[in-house]
Amino acid sequence: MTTRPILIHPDPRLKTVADTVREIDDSVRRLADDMLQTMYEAPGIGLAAPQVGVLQRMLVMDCVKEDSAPPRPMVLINPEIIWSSEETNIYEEGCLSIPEQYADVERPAEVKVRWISLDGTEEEEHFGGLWATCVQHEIDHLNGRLFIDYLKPLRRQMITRKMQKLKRERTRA
Ligand code: GNR
Ligand code: NI
Repeated sequence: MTTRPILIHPDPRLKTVADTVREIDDSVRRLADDMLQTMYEAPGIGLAAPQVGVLQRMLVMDCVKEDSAPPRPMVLINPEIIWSSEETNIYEEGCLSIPEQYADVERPAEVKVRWISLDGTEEEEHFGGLWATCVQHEIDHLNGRLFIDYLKPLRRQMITRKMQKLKRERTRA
């Protein structure tokens, strides 16, 4: 298992609609392992394949908050939201591709999601709370959408400029 570098916004790959995973082969299994390790090491509660430069519809997440509770690493391939609640929630979101920037985002409070697991079986689960927010944030990544796309243009532009500066500084260092 290895970690992979996380792309920082702005990057055209973070704005691209990712492709459906056609076959679960060794490269997909290796990617899942690497994404989980990259997410835990960051640390983050979710990670989508485009964030590591792979334009495939796959995400990992683990939103277990209590340190005492066992971890719950999840791998979702070709996930689809099949139901969203009318009720919404506001969470302060962050993104590993937009480091140290946080903003309130309103989303459906609960969602039902269908996906293919690593062993190729179809699964379905109802998510609420932080899990619901996270899975929607990750599926947005698969559709080339970032949480800052929900913000007012001026705020979004300010964050984008900060990230451009951060990237310039990183490439000089
Ligand atoms: O680690 C993460 N935390 C987070 C907090 C609130 C809402 C969404 C997230 S996802 C984020 C990791 C990430 O960027 N996933 O794409
Ligand atoms: Ni993100």
